Amino acid sequence: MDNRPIGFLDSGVGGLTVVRELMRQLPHEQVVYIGDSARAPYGPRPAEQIKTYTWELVNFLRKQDVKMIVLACNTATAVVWEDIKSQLDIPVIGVIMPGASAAIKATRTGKIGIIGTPMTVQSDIYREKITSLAPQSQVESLACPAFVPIVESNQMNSPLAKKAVYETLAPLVGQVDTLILGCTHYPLLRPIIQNVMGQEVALVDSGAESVRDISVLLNYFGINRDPRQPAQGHRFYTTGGADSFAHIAGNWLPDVPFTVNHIDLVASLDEVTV
Ligand code: I24
Ligand code: DGL
Repeated sequence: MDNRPIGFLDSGVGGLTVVRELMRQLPHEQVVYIGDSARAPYGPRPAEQIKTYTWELVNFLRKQDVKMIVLACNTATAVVWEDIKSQLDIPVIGVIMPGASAAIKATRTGKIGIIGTPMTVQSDIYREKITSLAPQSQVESLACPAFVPIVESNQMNSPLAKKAVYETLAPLVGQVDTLILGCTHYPLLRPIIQNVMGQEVALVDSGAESVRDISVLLNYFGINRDPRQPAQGHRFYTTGGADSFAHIAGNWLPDVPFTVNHIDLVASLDEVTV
């Protein structure tokens, strides 16, 4: 047993789609989350910047004494997961391997699509991981830069969203039997994406798949939280405004106790010895 919290990081609020899954699949675990809303989105940024920012988030979480770190952001995972994993002595989970292996399980034709931010697609990491496990697969990847702004402006159910999804995904329709939602925000567009791709196409939510892997690792290392311990509130930190973060989290997460605090990352890191 290990009653310490699990640390989550994301470029902003999108990682809450992974946290919601955690609360559903592993409700006795405690969450400490850091979202870099002040510098979001990461998707259009250069790799070096994403690397620096993500390491700052990792170092913040280490200071919170977490038992495991989850990179709840596809873009950050694409750029620095291997690096972080190799340098920490606690388990570090990214959202890409779990999505890649779920897609390999789901596909019947071997034709797999992957959609994500410009950086995730440019990194080509999903293709690399998929073909390393299943070399005969054909991977079609597509950047969807319009999707994050649509969700963040609360227009995921609008005619504009339908039009953008229809137009953006056109090159993939009929080409794949499985599509990986390789971005935290895309589960919010899932019904539209399913409609455009066709009901027979399997959609893989990489965040939800990652929580299955978290569960396996907690069991393997024997570090589940003792369910008889009194529940601790979840703690959320944001480099942006605490009120707007709390508003989205309150709407999105199940009705569980949590706190939200603004954090100045650079100031807080002065105290860390890495
Ligand atoms: N969804 C996301 N980001 C936002 C948003 C949203 N505004 C409305 N909705 N804003 O991401 C990003 C910029 N903010 C962040 C907070 O600090 C200030 C700046 C997707 C979130 C996925 C959990 C739509 C919305 C909502 C509630 C729940 C879910 C949701 F308002 F998509
Ligand atoms: N969280 C990011 C991802 O999953 C999407 C938002 C961003 O670009 O920062 O790729």
